Amino acid sequence: MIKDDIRSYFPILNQEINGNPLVYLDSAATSQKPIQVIESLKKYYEFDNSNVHRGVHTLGNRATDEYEGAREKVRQFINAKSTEEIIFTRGTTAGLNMVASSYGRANVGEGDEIVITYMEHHSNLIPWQQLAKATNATLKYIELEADGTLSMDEVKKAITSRTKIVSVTMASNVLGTINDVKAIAQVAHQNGAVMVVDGAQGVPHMKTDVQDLDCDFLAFSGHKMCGPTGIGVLYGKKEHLLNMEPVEFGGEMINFVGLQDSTWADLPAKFEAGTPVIAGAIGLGAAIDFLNEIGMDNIIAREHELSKYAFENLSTVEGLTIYGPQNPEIRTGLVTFNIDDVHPHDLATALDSRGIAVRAGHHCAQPLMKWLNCVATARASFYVYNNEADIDKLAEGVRFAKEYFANV
Ligand code: 7TS
Repeated sequence: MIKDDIRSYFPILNQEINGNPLVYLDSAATSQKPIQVIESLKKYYEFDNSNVHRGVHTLGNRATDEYEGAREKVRQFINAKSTEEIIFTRGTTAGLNMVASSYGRANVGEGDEIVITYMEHHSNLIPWQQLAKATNATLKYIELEADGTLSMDEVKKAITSRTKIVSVTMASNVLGTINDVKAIAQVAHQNGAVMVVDGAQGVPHMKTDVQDLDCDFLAFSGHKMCGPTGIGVLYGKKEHLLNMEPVEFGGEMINFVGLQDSTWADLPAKFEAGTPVIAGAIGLGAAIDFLNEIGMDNIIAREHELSKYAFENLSTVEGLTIYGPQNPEIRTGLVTFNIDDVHPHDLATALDSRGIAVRAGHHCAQPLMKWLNCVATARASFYVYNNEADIDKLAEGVRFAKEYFANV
């Protein structure tokens, strides 16, 4: 049973930064880790550390059971049909690159189209751009509405019978916009294309059901959902994964190796060459247990409350613009903003002097920055451990920075 005081599970929050209690508002970059996840890593290294899928010894069996147990937790968490469809990766970036290199190279050719949006993170843009260049395909962008949302009219305009791959983020790491990836998947399928979903900013925040979404691939990162760094997941429909070539070759992904040719292991091992991130997967399993105890529906509901509070509070600061849809109900828990006459890097430095961690920059979304007509922004992003007091401190900090830079 999770205590109401969720913050108490996060030891890192219990410290001062520059003489002030830490206010961590950078969870869209990476989330903090609860004690349950830290303890799971400690237990693994102290008692169970061993390689997986190899030995007959007890430690090897324990490590394998825990690693494969984590895969089953992931399967349930996103409601995949089978653990064969769950591939452990290094993170979202690695998963999207795998789809582009393996599925993309085999199925996209000259004159075909790949469709993405202007709100994609570089990780869901560059792999497709490079695939398009290598295959002489066309990379097309779905236009955004003025408020930073996607309209189904524009989606239908962009996806045609030439489209082979549609890849869209579940939620924008800059605008907070939550996209209707289920409806987009339907349009993709009607046109004979596959639907790839970048789940980096979606899966940590809301209930995700891959069968309901009917997406063909979904990539996400453990570190943004209370899990360790270095572990992520690529979900793929079995029918695709069975027909795809591995991207990396080496130990553990083979069936038979001859001098001139080899055959591949069954799913999911075919896509997991080498010693996997065993501790990371086990830690991700512990993170999933933690999130399930809180309840994914409670997490997004709380983020809507915090976003609403942040909108109300920050909009009283003169000269402050919040980007993206102005309705907190259709966003995840983050606010990206600028204030007149203060560079976001200066703002972030001023906030840091008060113990407040926000991100400033282009957020790995340069085409979106261009669309917003700015070079950089500040971003405060919330997760399960944030509360209204954090947002009060953010607003006070922004006011302080505005006055400070007006007088220098
Ligand atoms: N896709 C989206 C939408 C993201 O926000 C990120 C990371 C990624 C993909 C890449 O994830 P990774 O775990 O493979 O690195 N976004 C951010 C961010 O907004 N600030 O730092 C990282």
